[in-house]
Amino acid sequence: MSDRSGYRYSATDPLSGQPWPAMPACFVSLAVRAVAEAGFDGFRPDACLINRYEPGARLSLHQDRDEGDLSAPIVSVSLGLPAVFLFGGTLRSDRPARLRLAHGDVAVWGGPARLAYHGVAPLADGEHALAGRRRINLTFRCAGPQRRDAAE
Ligand SMILES: O=C(O)CCC(=O)C(=O)O
Ligand SMILES: [Mn+2]
Repeated sequence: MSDRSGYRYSATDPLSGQPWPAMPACFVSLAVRAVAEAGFDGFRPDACLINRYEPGARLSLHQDRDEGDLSAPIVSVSLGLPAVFLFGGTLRSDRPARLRLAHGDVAVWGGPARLAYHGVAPLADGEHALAGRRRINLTFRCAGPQRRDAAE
């Protein structure tokens, strides 16, 4: 969730005050299988962050470092319109590779690449047969124990 005090993992949905719904078992199984195929063991995601991109939307280069367990990889599932994924090194100044991620593609990064800078170039307009004019990205993570919000 994000609010004025920033971005963080929370066990509850701030709009409803309720715990987030459980991850569908088929999603967990997809993430676990992708990680095994990429050569990492023992992945048990406890969070799935969902990003929705409309044409023109981008995600600037960043590291995923808010998770409690940085030894666990990140699994990213792309749905809908294709995107150019920027995947750099562990320094912001490292020039990123540009990788096309299309509907159904799964990317996994971990180990020495876990803190690689990455982002998404502005989404080109288009129409996807299932998702319409958008891209949806799911990232599965091991966020670790989540504190209840201080306000609760
Ligand atoms: O949309 C993507 O492919 C990447 C998403 C991402 O890096 C993030 O949510 O931290
Ligand atoms: Mn990220």
